[in-house]
Amino acid sequence: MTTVPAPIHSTSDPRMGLGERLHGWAVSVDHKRLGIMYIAAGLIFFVIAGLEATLMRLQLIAPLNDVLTPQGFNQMFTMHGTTMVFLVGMPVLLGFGNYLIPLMIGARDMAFPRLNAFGLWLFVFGGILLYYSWIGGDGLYGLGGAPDTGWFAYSPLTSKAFSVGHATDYWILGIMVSGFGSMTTAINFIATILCMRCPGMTMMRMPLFVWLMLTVAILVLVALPVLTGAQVMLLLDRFLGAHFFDPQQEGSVILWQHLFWFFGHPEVYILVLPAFGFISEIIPVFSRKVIFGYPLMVAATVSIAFISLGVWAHHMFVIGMPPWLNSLFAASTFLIAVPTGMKMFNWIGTMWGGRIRFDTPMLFATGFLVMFLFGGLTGIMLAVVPFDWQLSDSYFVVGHFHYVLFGGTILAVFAAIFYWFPKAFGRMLSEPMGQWTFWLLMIGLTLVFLPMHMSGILGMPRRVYTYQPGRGFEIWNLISTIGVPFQIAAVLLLVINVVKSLKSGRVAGPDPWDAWTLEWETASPPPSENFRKIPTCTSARPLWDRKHPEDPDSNYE
Ligand code: HEM
Ligand SMILES: [Cu+2]
Repeated sequence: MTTVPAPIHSTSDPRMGLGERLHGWAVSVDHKRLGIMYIAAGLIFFVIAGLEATLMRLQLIAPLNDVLTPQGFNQMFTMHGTTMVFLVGMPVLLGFGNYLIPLMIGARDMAFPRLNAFGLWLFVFGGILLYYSWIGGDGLYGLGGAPDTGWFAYSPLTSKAFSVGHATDYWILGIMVSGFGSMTTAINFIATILCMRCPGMTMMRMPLFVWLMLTVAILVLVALPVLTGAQVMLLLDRFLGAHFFDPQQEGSVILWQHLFWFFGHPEVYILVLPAFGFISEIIPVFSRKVIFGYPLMVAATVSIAFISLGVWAHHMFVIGMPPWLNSLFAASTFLIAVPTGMKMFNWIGTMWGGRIRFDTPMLFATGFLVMFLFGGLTGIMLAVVPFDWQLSDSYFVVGHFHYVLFGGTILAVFAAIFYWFPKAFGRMLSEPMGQWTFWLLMIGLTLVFLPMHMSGILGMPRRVYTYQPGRGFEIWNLISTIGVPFQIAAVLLLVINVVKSLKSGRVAGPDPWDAWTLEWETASPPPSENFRKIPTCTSARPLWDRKHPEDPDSNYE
């Protein structure tokens, strides 16, 4: 008698009503479903934050424009930045970690599945709380208002005197709640990776993505509680008459900056290390070569994380620190470029002499290399203290971090979507549409963010709602705004691609890319227990060994 395989997603049974299916998702503790929900929620917030950015670009298309009020503009950049960091970057990357880690290490689920579901819903409620500020921000005073103090919420702007109403309280609480979610997820990642690897998978055989997520989880646990602590202090200031950040009562506004950036700089690495992970999985498979220098990649990852804890005050060169402190933080910042450069070198070394296939995931990975290199270089320029004195808080900085965050993290996320979508949904995304998405996005990114370096050098400060004509800013701002429709078109095309492929995409099979890590061994989509039989691991490329017993991976170590 043949056994009928268990249904893959029992709640996707067509006979089920919509309510029943939604209920199935809402109560799920399956890491794959939680991962997909994390990513989906993050992408919805991506669209919202993108709309906020579009409004800002429309306002800045010409001098003395009045699409937004000054106050509205402040709310837009605050909500845009906060959303992109906490409600897009974090959940999408943690979502990929959730989906992939157990599959990659040959486990049936995360170590703590219920905690995992708890983390997801904390994040969702935190996000809703932040956005509820549009309605509840000013309570009975008016029509409500979002926070307007910037994503780093510098004091004394956040004190009661300057932030009347409750918008700032929604910012504090929304981020705090979703932050607790991220911390639980980090604990889960660490426990899963340390305790649940399949037989044979030693630490040095783990896929690099898993190494990077382990490092990210540790960074989350070290950095995020500092932000939470600072936010508690701010709440005490606002509600119980404490004076931590109140300079008129011997409090210190600089203290907030130190606490914020002690979290804030590691945070940017939390947002980029998973992207390094995607790239480190994709480049070898599409170059048909084993990753160049695996142990060095691990060492570079750990040292980046370590050094990133000691560079925070490069965001504070303009507050008037003593010269020796400026020098110290400049030096540590230069230092971090060394392991980062090693990674660049190893990715290129992997491509070197390979049989490269430019399918969409690889296109995005290559785009990542180019854009991230550019963003990293402007970062090093900003770490030169006198250079930063000129350009801090100018559009140059805005250009820098969009190259690393959009050109880096988001391009890598797109690469990951195209690479792992067939695994999660069993169908391929359309290649031609994917290539269009890539080129539209590259054109859009360059048009929007490259000119910002110019307007910044010419002296345009960031976070201004308008500018005077005749200072040379017009042309660069015009070009920037012209790039926006390209990005919108790219995102729309991806949405159409996903919807079409879910219905009628080519069936993928378990291993459409001829890859080597364990997630490609099981069915697409994987059954709820992931693997019918727990796999074993013989090297860093277990599937390679099974496909090529005559030429085992150990030949390449
Ligand atoms: C070689 C690596 C990097 C170096 C040397 C570097 C250096 C710097 C410096 C010195 C600043 C402060 C500029 C100022 O405010 O005056 C800055 C800002 C920033 N960087 Fe980087 N950076 C690097 C990589 C990254 C990465 C990988 C990310 C994120 C994925 C990132 C995200 C940001 C953000 C978000 C800001 C602006 C924060 C703000 O003021 O709102 N950077 N960077
Ligand atoms: Cu930094």
